[in-house]
Amino acid sequence: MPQTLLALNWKMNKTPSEATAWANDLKASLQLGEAEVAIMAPAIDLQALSWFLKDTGVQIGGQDVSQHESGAYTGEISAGMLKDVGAKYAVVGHSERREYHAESSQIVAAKARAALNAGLIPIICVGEGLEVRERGEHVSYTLDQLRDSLAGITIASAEQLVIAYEPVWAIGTGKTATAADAEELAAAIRSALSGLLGEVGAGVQVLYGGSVKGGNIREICGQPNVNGALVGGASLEVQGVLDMVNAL
Ligand code: G2H
Repeated sequence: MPQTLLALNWKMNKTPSEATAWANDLKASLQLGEAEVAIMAPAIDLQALSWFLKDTGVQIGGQDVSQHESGAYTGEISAGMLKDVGAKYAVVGHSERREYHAESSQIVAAKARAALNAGLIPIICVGEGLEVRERGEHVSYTLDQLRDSLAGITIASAEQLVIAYEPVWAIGTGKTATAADAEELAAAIRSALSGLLGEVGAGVQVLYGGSVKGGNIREICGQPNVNGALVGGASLEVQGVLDMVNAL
């Protein structure tokens, strides 16, 4: 079984000064347990986090990454830049990027490949919206998205891969999918990964994301096919993170 991963997604929150204060508070009170903790911070915060969290075991990552290696792509952050600042992970294909930045699964796959090529672990997000869920098509929709988002990823590189199932209707809404909902999709994702990538696919870490917090993380991450969580709102306060780490 892979180690449980608690991936914190700050989204567009915290200035570098706020991130520094947060990191120092966390450092003063966190006792890492079984789970790995990784902060997906705004790119501008990563240098400070890298410095203030060094030697703590807490990892850092980007919330997005360019599909291009370098060049005339104003505003973009490359995988090599993230790697150089000390990042271990990069989230790709978060539903907010898919929706607000028109990122297709083809673009998501190119970003995941760019991350892998630079030695980062991509956390590839997939998940259905409310209408799809109400039509009962959430499994097939999510698995189609998964296959398209993995285009061009080889079995050899898939060892360094994380998938996050995030039903869009449960993101930041306070509506949490039940542990059974999370397990249904995590199991379907694992079985699809095993079909696509064999034994390596079956061993890929599958996270659940969507209104996870201290009060529900244990039950969700206790499901057989759920290996951790991608957490937004509950990661902004240090106490929220401590509650989750202690609950795991
Ligand atoms: C889903 C999640 C983090 P929240 O977007 O990726 O956010 O925990 O606020 O629902």
